[in-house]
Amino acid sequence: MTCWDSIWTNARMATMAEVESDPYGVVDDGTLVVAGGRIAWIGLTEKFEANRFRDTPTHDLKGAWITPGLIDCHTHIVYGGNRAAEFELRLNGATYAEIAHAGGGIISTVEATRKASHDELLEQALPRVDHLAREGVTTLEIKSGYGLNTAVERRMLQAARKISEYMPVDIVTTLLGAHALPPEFTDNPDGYIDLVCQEMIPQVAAAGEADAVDAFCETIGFTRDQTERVFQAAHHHDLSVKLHAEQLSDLGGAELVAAYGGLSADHLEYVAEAGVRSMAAAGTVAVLLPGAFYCLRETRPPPIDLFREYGVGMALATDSNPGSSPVASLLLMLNMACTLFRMTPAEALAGVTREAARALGRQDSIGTLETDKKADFVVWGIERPGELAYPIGFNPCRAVIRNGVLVSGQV
Ligand code: DI6
Ligand code: FE
Repeated sequence: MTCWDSIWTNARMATMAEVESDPYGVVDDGTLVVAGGRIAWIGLTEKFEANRFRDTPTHDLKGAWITPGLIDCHTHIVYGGNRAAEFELRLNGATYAEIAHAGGGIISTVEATRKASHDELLEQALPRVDHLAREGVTTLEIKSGYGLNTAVERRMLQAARKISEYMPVDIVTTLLGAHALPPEFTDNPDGYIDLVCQEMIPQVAAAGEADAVDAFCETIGFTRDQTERVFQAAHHHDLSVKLHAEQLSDLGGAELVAAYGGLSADHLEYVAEAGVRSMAAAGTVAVLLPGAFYCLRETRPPPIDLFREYGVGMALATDSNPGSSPVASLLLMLNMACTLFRMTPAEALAGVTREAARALGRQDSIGTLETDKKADFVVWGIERPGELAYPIGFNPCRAVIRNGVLVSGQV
């Protein structure tokens, strides 16, 4: 006889399943049955055959809205130190270049990260992750990229993976060795790319420490050719790829990552139509990062209309990092995506559920409330799902259920 774990009934469900008629995939008055941490049955309460599930513990959600657990699919949330002093210096007139010359900027985070032990990196990341988790995030992608040598990149990935032992979140890790040029390689960027391809990627792949490989393809990062070498090494080691592309200029990164069947191209403020077309053909998701757009006071939003026209999926993430996006609220990103990029509230919610799952290649197990997916869901104190994108600084998260088990709040 099948064993059911629990029943969750009397819920208003924004399943986010892809259906023509309704962007939220709403099941008004729904019931959901959990078995083995997965959704064994979901549908209208009136179609629910209570007899089949007799003696299963039942939770009455009393008409509250639920959504899939939120997914933050692009963060740099593990790092040492912080850049608050630099923020203040800039507002007192110092330029980015002056700060960089004085040892500030991204390289100051690299120095602080190199000095931090595995446990220190973990301890510093946990409160940040806690903020995300309190807003209903149940899956979180974390990139390396502040070690810029093999030992510290691996330490970052190990600390990132460890977070799931302390917090009720699933962690997906990404090796971002090609994030910036470390000071040891100032005059030899190709030599650094050799290190990434010949040492970092093979070691990380052999140890199973990363789920994917990313790079920063930009005038202040790495060229298209250097990025392509990183992708070749990643594929050689059976790792999928994604890319920081077209954030500040158009280097053709979106086309490149699409040509390598990439999971996502991220930022994309400067992507041209050809890049969008190749992303559509490859099924590469556009990951939009309004926190970085806001903090850098960018003025050119990503081409939302082109993504819509070509049917490119749009995900949303915090880009949580100490420089360009010191953000620990995914709900705030929903609001900013609507206010700054003119996405609809339904697109924004899909961006942190269904589309974020696709950006991580996890669409078979998370991102929507459908049979056989993980029973990760959030109970909200809202009156309609679009409301999640509306307020700023309010947290309507009432409870989080992960693998069918209540991990925070009350129902
Ligand atoms: N793009 C960004 O906006 C961040 N990294 C990247 O590739 C910046 C990271 C930092 O300033 O620490
Ligand atoms: Fe980033």
